[in-house]
Order: sequence, then structure tokens, then C-alpha cells
Amino acid sequence: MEKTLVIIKPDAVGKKAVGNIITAFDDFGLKLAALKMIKPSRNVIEQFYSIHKEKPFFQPLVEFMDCAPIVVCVWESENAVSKVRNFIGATDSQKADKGTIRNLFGTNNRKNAVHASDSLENAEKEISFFFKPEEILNYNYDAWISK
Ligand code: 3AN
Repeated sequence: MEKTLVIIKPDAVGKKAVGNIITAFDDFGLKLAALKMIKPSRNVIEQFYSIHKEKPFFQPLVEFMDCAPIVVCVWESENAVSKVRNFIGATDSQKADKGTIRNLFGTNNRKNAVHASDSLENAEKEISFFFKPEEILNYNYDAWISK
């Protein structure tokens, strides 16, 4: 089973779309392994997006991510990384396929509702960036939920 990191961004939090986005991932067949709402410092956001620090959109991206709390979550499934990337759609919400998370909940290429890891290697790095190992929960509710 793969795990991947999803961030519900400030625009989606501000729109009160957190519940709907989590439900969409649940309904898509992913299993929630970790979840928290945080307000990272500007420095932490800069570190998270450091790969983009030379890009023209870096400063506005950091400012946007710094403007309100975010929700970070870990989702698990077979091929979780590519499954989630396909499900969220293109970076620019205006160009994201109909029915994708960014199409449904985003606005443009900055306010695009969610981030998701783009490779297994980055997923592992990004999960450990926000979560301690003991915060990633392994559980099997099928065993008792039907009782
Ligand atoms: P993705 O999140 O689809 O993998 P990246 O990794 O290329 O996209 O970019 C990281 C983030 O930077 C995007 N999620 C988006 O918020 C922002 N971004 C990317 N390209 C642009 C752009 N041309 N203008 C403004 N913001 C951008």
C-alpha cells in the first residue's frame, strides 16, 4: 500500500470545503491515515516549496499558503500517488478536468484547493515533513465496524 500527502489549501479551508474534499477522497476509495489542521510559519512554507524558490510564482505562492490555516492529510491505497494526482487534476483549476478536485473546489493556478505529492519519493519526504511516524495510523475498522 502506498501513502501520499494531500494539503487542503487556504482557499478551500476559507470556502468551508474541507469536509467535502475529505468525503471526495473517502468516496474515491482512499483510506485516511493521518489528518491535522495547522498554521505553519512562513519559514516552514518556504522550506516545503523550496524546490520552486527560483520560480516567479514562489513569493505569491508562499504568501497565499501563509494567509490561513491548512489541513494536511495522508491517504493510503494501492498506487495512491498516481491515483490522487489524477483525481486532483491539473495545477490550474481553470484547466483541470471536470469532476476533479481542483475543478470542483479551486479557482485558478494558485488558489487550486489542494496539493498532492507528485512521486513516491516526494510523498515519503512530504509526509515526514508534516507528520511524526507515530501520527500515521495503521488500523483496520472493517473488522469491527460491521459488528
Ligand atoms: P502541482 O501542485 O500541480 O504539482 P507545481 O508543483 O508545479 O504544481 O507547483 C506548486 C504550486 O505552485 C501549485 N500547486 C500552485 O499552487 C503554484 N503554481 C504552480 N504554477 C503556478 C503559476 N504558473 N502561477 C501561480 N502559481 C503556480
